[in-house]
Amino acid sequence: MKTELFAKQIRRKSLEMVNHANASHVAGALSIADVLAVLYNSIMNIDPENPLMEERDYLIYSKGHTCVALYAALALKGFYPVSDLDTYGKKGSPFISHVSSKIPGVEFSTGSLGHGLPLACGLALAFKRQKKKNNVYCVVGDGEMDEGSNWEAMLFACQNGLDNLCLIVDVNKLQAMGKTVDILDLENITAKFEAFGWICRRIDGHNLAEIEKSLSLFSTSSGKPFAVICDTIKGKGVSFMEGELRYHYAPPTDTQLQEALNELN
Ligand SMILES: Cc1ncc(C[n+]2csc(CCOP(=O)(O)OP(=O)(O)O)c2C)c(N)n1
Repeated sequence: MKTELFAKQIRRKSLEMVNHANASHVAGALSIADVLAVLYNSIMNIDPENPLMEERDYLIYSKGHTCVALYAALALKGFYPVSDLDTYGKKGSPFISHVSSKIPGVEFSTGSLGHGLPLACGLALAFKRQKKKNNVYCVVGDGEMDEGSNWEAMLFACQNGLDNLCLIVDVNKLQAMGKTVDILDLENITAKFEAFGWICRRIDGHNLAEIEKSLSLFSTSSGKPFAVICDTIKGKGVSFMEGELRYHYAPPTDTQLQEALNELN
């Protein structure tokens, strides 16, 4: 599937799941859909037929509240049937409303913010020590960067020369209760990463070519961890959701779902 269509399908499935389950967090799923599409289509070494392949790349998806985007990406990639997504949020389903490692292709359960990057650092260090070639990718939200554990992990990654670690920050500028700039301003985030000893690129997180280009610059011989700061729009792709804080929590109604799917058609 072409990456553009893949990203669109991630958005469509995410909206459907959240509507059917009357769940939350769709807007942050829409902001990261393009990054996930590029990661799974052209960057990561993975095999849907063999999710535990030893030499695979790992994705630690730390913004676990936006699980629908990850569940959709894995289904569309062939880790399990797309129809499994219909059970999302239903009693007895493994597709619970924060990322669950019971799902094929998921490496780590997430949802308690600030845990993904420290875990990714541990994995990257272990792979280095074992002289293994696996790369570790980690996705965090900009609101999630309020967690002090991330900054400790950033120091740790630099000290240990974790050049097999690539962090992607989804800077959609909104978190649960307001604007990131008003709650804990992250700017200048690129300068902060560089001051912590990282190689850092800042890109348009909805430009598929730019995402692919920046992720392919991630080199495992640089001696430094790599960060891609993605400027994104919360709710991207659905005009009435774009930049609207209420869709951090509010699911689309049935009418809004139809409107959104039409727009994404
Ligand atoms: C440790 C922890 N504290 C609080 C929450 C509740 N929570 C869920 S999402 C969220 C906001 C996250 O903002 P951001 O990282 O910007 O996510 P996005 O905008 O991409 O959805 C909060 C505070 C949580 N899941 N974990």
